[in-house]
Amino acid sequence: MNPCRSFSIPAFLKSCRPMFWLAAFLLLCGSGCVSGTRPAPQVIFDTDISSDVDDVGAVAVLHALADRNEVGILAMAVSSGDPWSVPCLHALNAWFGREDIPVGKAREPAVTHESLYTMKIVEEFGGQSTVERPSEDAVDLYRRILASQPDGSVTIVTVGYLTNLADLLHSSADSYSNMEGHALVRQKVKRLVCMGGEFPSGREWNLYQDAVSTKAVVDGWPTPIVFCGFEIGKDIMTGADLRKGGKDNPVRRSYELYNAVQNRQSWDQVTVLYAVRMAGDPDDPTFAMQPGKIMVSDDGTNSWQAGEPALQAYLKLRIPAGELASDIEQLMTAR
Ligand SMILES: [Ca+2]
Repeated sequence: MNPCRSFSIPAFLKSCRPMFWLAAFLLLCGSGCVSGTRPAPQVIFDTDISSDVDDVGAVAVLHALADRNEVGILAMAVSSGDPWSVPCLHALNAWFGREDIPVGKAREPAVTHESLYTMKIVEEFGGQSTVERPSEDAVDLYRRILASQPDGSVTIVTVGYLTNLADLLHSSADSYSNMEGHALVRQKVKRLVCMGGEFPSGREWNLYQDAVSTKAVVDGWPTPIVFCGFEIGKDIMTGADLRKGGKDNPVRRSYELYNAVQNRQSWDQVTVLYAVRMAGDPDDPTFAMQPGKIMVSDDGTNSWQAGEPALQAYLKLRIPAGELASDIEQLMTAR
């Protein structure tokens, strides 16, 4: 039915609600974007690098975007309890020429799965210094970095479990900041971009592996959150082009160990790409946003309540998945 056919002011306002909340969401996000003058987002990247290989692809995309001065990488955090996850991330960062990026480790007990590649990448690319490098507590690292940054400036991109972010929210004042975690996040974070959930409803890995932390974050996070759901990345197939590159590439080697360098879904890469290139752009032709609020049950199942409050939104892809796959594959194979 055409809502404009029988026009009345209340009906008109009702029909405009999605547009109103979308506008409110963009205002809250702060567009930070005037065509051609978009400042590079300053990012903390939080990953469960271990059980799937798209995290490695996302690391490659993030470094490629940093090489193009499109993003600043402030820090990384690991939500996986795999003891090889942190050194694997150090090895990857070193290979991309950014060995000084601080990497934080999740507090125990953390969600742990066996990995097909993390230990091998450390053995083949990390060296002893990577293995022996002391690891910083992820919450301490978040607090240290956030306290040092301008207000409302930090983008957090999470492509794993929400363990560290829940611990950050619950953290106490310390030598870095006299603010508790919730207040520190509210003051320093611009937006959280989260690979998690399936929309409008579903049950997705990142959210149900640590559902207690998920609920704490989605119900208590004080800044805008944009969800890049399972349905976005599942049709974006990338990775096979790594075969064309050298064998001394740990990204290629990770895919080799994981799936013999076949294409794989790109849930984490597309989340990074959105956070760096599209987030906050009201004219973004690639994604539409559905404002509302995620609802998460105790078993990690999620659903969506459209409309107010306009602090959260999930993404809808506006273009064919193949177009994004091409962009992501180029970034993943840039070295
Ligand atoms: Ca992941």
